[in-house]
Parts: sequence; C-alpha cells; structure tokens
Amino acid sequence: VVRAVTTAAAAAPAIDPTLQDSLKRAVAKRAVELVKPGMIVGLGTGSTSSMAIQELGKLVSQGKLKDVVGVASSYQSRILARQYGVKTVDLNDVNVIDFAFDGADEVDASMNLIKGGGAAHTMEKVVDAMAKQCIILVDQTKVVSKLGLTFPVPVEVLPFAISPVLRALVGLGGVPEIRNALRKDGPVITDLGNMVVDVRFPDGVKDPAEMERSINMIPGVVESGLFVGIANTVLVATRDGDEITI
Ligand code: ABF
Repeated sequence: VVRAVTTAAAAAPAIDPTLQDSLKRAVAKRAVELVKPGMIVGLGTGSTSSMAIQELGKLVSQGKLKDVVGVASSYQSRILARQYGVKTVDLNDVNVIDFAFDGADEVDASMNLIKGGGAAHTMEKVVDAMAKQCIILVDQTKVVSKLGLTFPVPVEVLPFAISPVLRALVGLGGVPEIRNALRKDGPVITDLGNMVVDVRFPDGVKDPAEMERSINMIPGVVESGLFVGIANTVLVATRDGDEITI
C-alpha cells in the first residue's frame, strides 16, 4: 500500500531489530524495482543501502538489468557492489547519475535529512545531489517532526582544524563531540581521512537550510550531515507492512 503523508509523525518508538531489518529490506527491494537497464545508479551507504545493493546484485545476476553501473558513496558500498556483481565506475567518469538510493538517520515532512551516522555523508551528499532522482529509504522510526531532537548532526571536519571548528559549532548553539574521541582505537576517521563531530542541538534544528549553510561556512568543515533539497522521494516502511511515500 502506498499513500501520501501530508504531516510528519512524531518520532516513532523503537522497534524490534528483526522487524526493523525486514522493513529495511522491504523498502530496499522497492527502490531497486525502480532501476532500469542502462542506468547509472548512485549506491548509498549503511544497512538499508547495503540491502538495496544486494537486491540490485540479484537482478543484475539474473540478467534483468543489463548495462547498469553503480557509483559508490563509500568503500563499504563499493566493496559490497563488487561482491554482489554490480559493476562500479568512478564518480568523475560520469556526467550524471540517473537514480540514487540512500538511507538516512532522520527525515522530516519536508524531506530534509540528517545523515552521517555511518560517517559517509560527504561522499553520499555528492552522489545524492548529482542524481536526477534521489530516493531515501527509511523505516518509520526515522521519521521525525523536527530534525536533531534525538539524533545529533554529524559534521566531517579536517583534523587540522578540529579545535576552531568545535568552538564555532558551540557558537551556533550546538554541543559538539568528536566521534569516539576517547576510544582506545582512536576517533572515527572517514574514507576521506577526516574526523566526525556529532553536534547535539538541545532544541533540535529550527531551520535546517540555514543551519546547513552556517555549518558549511565554518573554515575546516568538510561537510555537514544536514541534507536539504536533495531527496526527491522518501520511502518509509511502517511496522504494519505499508510503504508510505513522503
Ligand atoms: C547512511 O547510513 C548514513 O548517512 C546514515 O547514517 C545511515 C542510514 O542508516 P541505516 O544503516 O539504518 O540504513 O546512509
């Protein structure tokens, strides 16, 4: 069942992980049904995108999607694509991406997103923004009335500039924390060699577009995990087995 959502739900309560996985698989399959032979496909990162890459690989190996190539948004998705028989090309070798699928950590009713829980949001943003059609795949726990109330905003930062960036993020009203800073194996380092700072906003993100701009203007910030105006469709799997489009 596909029906339109006109208002955002409040954040849904957590659900059983096995059910959540089956919901992710359902939207992953649905997204891959939209891929046509010959398309250049942006491959997102994360658990839902991984399922979509697997499903894409199945269709490719069945000969149903000839001449499809993927553009990976991380080493993880590139390796997975190779493992499942989906050929990949470098982003710089294509002029356009026909279709991209990707996951998200939070989604609001205007299709603004928080991404970057998997530390891959910089490359994801480039791939998703290049796509003629970008579809975001989530289960209902990710749909929120206001971004940032429960999930922090990830920001990729040049290690060289970490201190001034942390101060500037405090200046924007955030409570920044370097991801895994205190772990024995050190902080998280992205595929691009940078650090990730998770920024909590106690009252959530009031104006996602303005906040995205403000964060990205800080010298030393590589990219923020706020995605505004990039998603064309959000496919939400609900616990009732419905798929809802925003
Ligand atoms: C990536 O994977 C990230 O931007 C996001 O953090 C995460 C999505 O979550 P999931 O693993 O649940 O698909 O897309």
